[in-house]
Amino acid sequence: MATRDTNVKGMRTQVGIIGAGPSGLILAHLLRLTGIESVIIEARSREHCEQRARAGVLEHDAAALLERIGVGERMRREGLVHRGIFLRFNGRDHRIDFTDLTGGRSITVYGQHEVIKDLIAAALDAGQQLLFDVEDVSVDELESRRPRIHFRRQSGAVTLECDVIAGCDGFHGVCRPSIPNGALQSFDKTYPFAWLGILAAAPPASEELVYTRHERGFALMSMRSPQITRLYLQVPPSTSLDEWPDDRIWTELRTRMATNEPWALCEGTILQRSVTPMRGFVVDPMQYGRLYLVGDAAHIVPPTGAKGMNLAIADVRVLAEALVAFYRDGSSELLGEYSTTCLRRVWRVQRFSAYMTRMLHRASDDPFDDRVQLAELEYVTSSRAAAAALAENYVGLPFDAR
Ligand code: FAS
Ligand code: PHB
Repeated sequence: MATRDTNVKGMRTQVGIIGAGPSGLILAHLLRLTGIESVIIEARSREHCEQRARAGVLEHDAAALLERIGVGERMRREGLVHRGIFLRFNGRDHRIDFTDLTGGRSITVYGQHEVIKDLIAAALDAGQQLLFDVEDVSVDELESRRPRIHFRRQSGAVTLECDVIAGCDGFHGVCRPSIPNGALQSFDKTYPFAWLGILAAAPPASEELVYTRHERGFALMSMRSPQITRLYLQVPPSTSLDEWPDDRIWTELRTRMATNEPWALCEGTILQRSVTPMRGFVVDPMQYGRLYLVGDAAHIVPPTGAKGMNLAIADVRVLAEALVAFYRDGSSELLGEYSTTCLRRVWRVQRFSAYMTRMLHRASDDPFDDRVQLAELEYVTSSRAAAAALAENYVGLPFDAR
């Protein structure tokens, strides 16, 4: 393909995908199944992508999708199917029974980095063009019928000409900022706290997730396997990991998660630790010309509802279906509706994530707020209707919910 600069290697594909996170890898997989060619370019190494501990919960339909498209075998073998969660407050546990309240739907606890490993293995087995460690990525010609991705590899500069570009490059990627000012409206809410997350070599002290509301702040016990516990603490937004040596982390977790019943947190070596800011963010529309923003490139949810990765998967389904119609039927109608279709679910998930965050975190010293928060928890753990509303959102609204 002719390029402006004879030193630049020219490539051509149907769908250029920037980012090898859940969004990019699942999109490429769905396109491969329908014979649509794509190239994935990723800034980090394969090892980094496969080791990055992030989300841990797959919604009912998200787990079913991974299984349906042929990357769910290890998830089904090693993942943990959970049929409920515990809400812990005033030293007592209250179980939300998903299966009873949603007619049998559940979640699967399976680390995002495990999903990434399975997707990368499937991509490479299928001969997917998946380029790691690329640099200096930029996009242009977004309003033309031949949008382009420019990047650099060890072999030199490359220009990839596409029909469509999928911006799967996360919140800090290059795609959203490449859209001209004024073309997008952004909605942004920053919470006055963050999550300190750890991965510990310790058996989970409960069989299901425990979300804890405590006067000192929120705590969450999740897991990755019968040997690995994932734990989170609400901390001030400017927290540095240096302020939190191991013994302070464990002491705070024990304090916040203490119950009136016999229960003790299992402690162990901390394998990974990070601080994640809490925010809600959405751009509207999620597309510009032939560029489509997917997952965290378009929205961020506070992780209290365990929705980030699941929402990315929901976007991917919509875009993949629209691209199949574009290539099979020559129809751009679904592509034109991509953003509207995705944003219906995005805002419902923002609502639920904000609800879970408001109900469980300490956001003020106002005793009135405290009492309202406790009333919310007492209501959702005593009213079947309220518990069913939480359950249907937590396990995931059906992908085609209107
Ligand atoms: P991702 O951010 O996963 O992937 C984007 C990819 O694009 C990355 O691999 C990145 O390296 C690459 N990229 C970026 N810029 C690029 C460029 N210029 N060129 C090429 N590649 C580029 N969600 C939950 O549900 N529960 C959680 O507990 C949770 N914890 C999280 C902790 C952290 C620290 C973060 C950042 C997010 C967390 N999330 C959590 C949300 C997370 O799971 C996201 O929702 C999910 O990764 C979204 O997937 P993607 O849209 O693929 O974006
Ligand atoms: C996790 O296991 O990492 C996890 C679980 C539930 C959440 C957030 C993160 O709400």
